[in-house]
Amino acid sequence: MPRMTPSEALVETLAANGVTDAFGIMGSAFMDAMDIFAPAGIRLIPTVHEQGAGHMADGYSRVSGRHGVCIAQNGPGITNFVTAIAAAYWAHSPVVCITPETGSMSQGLGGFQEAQQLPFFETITKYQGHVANPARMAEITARCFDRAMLENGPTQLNIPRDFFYGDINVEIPQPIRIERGAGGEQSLQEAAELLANAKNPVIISGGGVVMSDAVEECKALAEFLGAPVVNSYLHNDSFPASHPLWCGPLGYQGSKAGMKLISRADVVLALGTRLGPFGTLPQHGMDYWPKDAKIIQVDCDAKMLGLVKKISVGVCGDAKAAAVSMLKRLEEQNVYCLETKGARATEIAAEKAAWEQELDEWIHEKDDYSLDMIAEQAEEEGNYLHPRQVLRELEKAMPEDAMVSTDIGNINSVSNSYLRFEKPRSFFAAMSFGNCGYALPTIIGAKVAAPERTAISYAGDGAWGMSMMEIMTCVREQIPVTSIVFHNRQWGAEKKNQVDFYNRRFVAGDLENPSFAEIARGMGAEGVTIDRLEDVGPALKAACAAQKEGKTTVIEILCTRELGDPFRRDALSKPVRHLEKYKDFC
Ligand SMILES: Cc1ncc(C[n+]2csc(CCOP(=O)(O)OP(=O)(O)O)c2C)c(N)n1
Ligand SMILES: [Mg+2]
Repeated sequence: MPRMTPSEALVETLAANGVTDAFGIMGSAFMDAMDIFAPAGIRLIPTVHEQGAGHMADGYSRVSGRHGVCIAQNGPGITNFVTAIAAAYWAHSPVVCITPETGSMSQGLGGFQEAQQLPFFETITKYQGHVANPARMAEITARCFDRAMLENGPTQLNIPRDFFYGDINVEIPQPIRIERGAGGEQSLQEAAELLANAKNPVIISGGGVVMSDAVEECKALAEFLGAPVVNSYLHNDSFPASHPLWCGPLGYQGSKAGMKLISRADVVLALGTRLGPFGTLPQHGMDYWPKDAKIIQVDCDAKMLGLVKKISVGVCGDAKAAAVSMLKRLEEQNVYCLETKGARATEIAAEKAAWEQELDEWIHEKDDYSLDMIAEQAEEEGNYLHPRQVLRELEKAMPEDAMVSTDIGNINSVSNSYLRFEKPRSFFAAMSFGNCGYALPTIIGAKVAAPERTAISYAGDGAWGMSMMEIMTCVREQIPVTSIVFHNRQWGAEKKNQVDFYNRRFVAGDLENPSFAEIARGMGAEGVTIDRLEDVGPALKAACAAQKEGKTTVIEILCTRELGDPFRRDALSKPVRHLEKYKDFC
């Protein structure tokens, strides 16, 4: 067995797993390994903050399907990773988070930058590898890489900092990649029979379809059945938007056409989706989930089957292989719904046309608060645009190969109705973890993995404030992106709750901001302020074109304070006050 140092064993194992890029902030803890990253073909991209590095690793893995890697200094560098790793966990991203730890000889003595680093990540990783002896560096590192792929999620590689040094004899393990099958014979057969006897089958195409590169197979199955296809929440890139069977996303600010069509389903095929609880809540005043329909759920994680929604058949398998197997079985039997293909196609086209028309005519929000804000702002100096109109303009000007990341906020949520994609691995929303500050660093990571594609991030002004310093990373490292900032001078999404539940008692909701375009210029990027609707599309197109010249642009769009529907009404209650002094706060 070759003789090497643990640092060499770590770096050689990264290389054996195809690592070419890592994100992080340098530190003495891992300097010995970092010193040989470049000769091993690994670029360490220095970020402004470790949270940014974690999100970049997430975006990198989501667009490429390869591991995202982040690394930082023990203690504070590692605690800064926590939010990003939690986000990657709920995005099912194979991120390997390398966490050098305080030295094994001083752990527990209260020295410098000491922390118990494993408990922080215990519930937000799929596997935690701790290098308990330097001789096991390659083995544990390799396992972290294998498990991240096997379980579709982040893993932690924890290394006491003194264990980078010494001499070991070790063989670098080859990556273990497990092929997934279609699922059990019996469950696949039952699923095919349910579909064959369905009158009105509807397919939900989920994140698993994106991850297993199953769009073509999902399309073939949908076309055979003539079934409408809806995207699961925030997986708008799981079916091509130009396809006649595409009906848009379910869930918050999703497609009314898709929701109406699924409400009439007698059999739903949930392909590659865990049917997350937030993604099927009532929307647009519609409780659309078909409670009496038979549900077939396909997921590669058996623990997700039937977890949230009652199901009739659960298939534990790969979305692609399962789609192929079900289609093959359907081709061999009588399929009831084929007779009504024409009529159902007409129904799909009619629902889609009605929704598009509604979106075209939905220029601004019409609730009392929004109307008051629009009237108030008309009296103010300056011009403010209706968010929905802005989102429609952005949609029209979007380049076809675009990758778009979205943040958490009211306008970002409304954008769900307007973000359509032709190919998978194009949409990177801040999934179920829902943290503000996600979009910019995530799209930077995506751009590193796919430099030939156009990279666009959306964020509200509040979320932008949390993350905008990573524009410095774009400029320093020449990673050109285009960032849209919806500048409505408020933490709008949460203010909406104060409108709905707290009688417009606004606490800590207003933001008096500087010019974000000016800040962008100060960081060395281009900065544009838009306050006319006709300038929105041309500004996006120009900024996207400028990416080819290596330029990063921040487009700040001045928006009214109107607010779309809230995230969720189900999670709040009207206030109750028993104490006399708070009696007016009801
Ligand atoms: C890290 C984090 N902090 C707080 C929240 C709660 N939160 C959700 S949306 C939101 C407001 C977002 O405001 P902004 O980015 O300006 O977008 P807008 O809603 O105004 O469109 C807040 C504070 C969160 N989701 N994540
Ligand atoms: Mg805002």
